[in-house]
Amino acid sequence: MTEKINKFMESVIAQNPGEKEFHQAVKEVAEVIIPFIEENPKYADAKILERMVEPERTVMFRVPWQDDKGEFRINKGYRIEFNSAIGPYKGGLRFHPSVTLSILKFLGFEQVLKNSLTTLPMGGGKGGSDFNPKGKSDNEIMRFCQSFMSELFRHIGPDTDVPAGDIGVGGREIGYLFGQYKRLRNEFTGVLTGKGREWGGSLMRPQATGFGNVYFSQNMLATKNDSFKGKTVAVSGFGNVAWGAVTKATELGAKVVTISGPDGYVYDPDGISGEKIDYMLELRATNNDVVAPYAEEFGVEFFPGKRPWEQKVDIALPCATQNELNAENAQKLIDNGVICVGEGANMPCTPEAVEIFHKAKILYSPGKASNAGGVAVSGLEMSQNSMRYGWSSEDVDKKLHLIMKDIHDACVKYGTDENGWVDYVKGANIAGFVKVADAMLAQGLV
Ligand code: NDP
Ligand code: 2IT
Repeated sequence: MTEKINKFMESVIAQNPGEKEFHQAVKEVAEVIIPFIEENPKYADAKILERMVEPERTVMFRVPWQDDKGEFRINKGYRIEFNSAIGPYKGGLRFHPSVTLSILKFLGFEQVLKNSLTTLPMGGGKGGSDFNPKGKSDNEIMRFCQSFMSELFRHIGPDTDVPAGDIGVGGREIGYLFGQYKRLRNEFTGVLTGKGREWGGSLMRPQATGFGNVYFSQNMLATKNDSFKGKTVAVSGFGNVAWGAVTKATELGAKVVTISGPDGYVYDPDGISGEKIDYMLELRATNNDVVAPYAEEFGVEFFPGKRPWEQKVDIALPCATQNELNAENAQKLIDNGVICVGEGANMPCTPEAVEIFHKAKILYSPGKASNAGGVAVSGLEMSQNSMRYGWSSEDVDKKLHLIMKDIHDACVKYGTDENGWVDYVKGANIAGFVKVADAMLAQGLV
């Protein structure tokens, strides 16, 4: 089996040279899916996995814009339309200087399986730019978004491809992108999700990823008759996903003691709650990418250049970015008695870290399962747009709860071993794969 996986990976690497993050994401899936398709040869015969690792379409374009000084700037723009077997391409846009084709291909590939898990009819895609929002004025952000959409608009549409936010793209950016799309097409449609409530957005979309991550962890903990109540939690990041996770974990009676940024992490022994959670939003809105001001504001300790995983906690929720939790961090968490790790970010744990969690048999969920609440509520936003109607927060939250439970159940169904331990990586990958693969088989040579 190892030989088959190695051979498959050699070919993926040869065809996508240098794309490290993409190779990493594919390998994690191949390790689970190749043994599975051995037992289900219809997928192997039709080369479904080989087809799935090749995006249906990749668009790369120039994004010229002018800064406030009148200087001309040029960035790269991308949209990867990865797989449309079960619905229109769907996935976020990331604006961050670290964005490359490899990063977006890893995210797009993950998105295909994630969207399949949500139970909603959405294919997978991802896009973005190497544009750095840090320190940019509001006007610069607007001009950049308008230029980005001036090319992207011809490739997307409410029944074709529906982008949303990701790192560096929140409500403000979706507004500017939507405005430009509307001008160019003379159409008011649900072409983007994460819109403002007054112009077609869904209630609960801002909270959805972080809340969904906590709901998923709640489901994992429930398998051990446990809950968030009274637990100490480490969260990384201080963006949209981290904010949602801190809010919900606190509401459920846990104490969140860390948040982090690229500059380091803060340790708040009293827990991040109330006005401190609101302050997270202020901090993010400054566009300065630093978390240190939280420590000054509330008189707590700041650990420059460090990650929060060295603290003793019961639950860890990595919500910042890929590969932010390595083997050393994982070992430290285990030594300190962590019982549950729920990924809010996409691929935040390195493969070596995951191996350590698996060996220790703790509750560990991959992002494609536990952060699917964000895109799930995006799917609900698409439904509301199609109906020209808006559900209440309670309605959306109830649906989100159900979806996260369904995803958990699917992971348990496909990931439980003979001793009753649940491998959520295996469960999520097989459950996500089967739906897409069957659709591809049904649709012929696609
Ligand atoms: P935000 O832009 O709101 O916040 C991202 C956070 O991560 C910031 O604190 C950011 O600081 C930090 N970060 C990003 N890249 C790096 C890096 N290379 N090194 C250190 N810190 C970094 O993004 P989101 O909260 O939306 O996204 C966070 C994660 O959740 C991402 O992995 C994203 O793909 C994932 N996700 C998001 C969903 C959503 O609905 N928004 C849905 C599902 C998953 P900085 O600005 O400096 O990068
Ligand atoms: O990674 C993700 O799932 C997202 N950034 C959300 C995508 C979406 O379409 O809402």
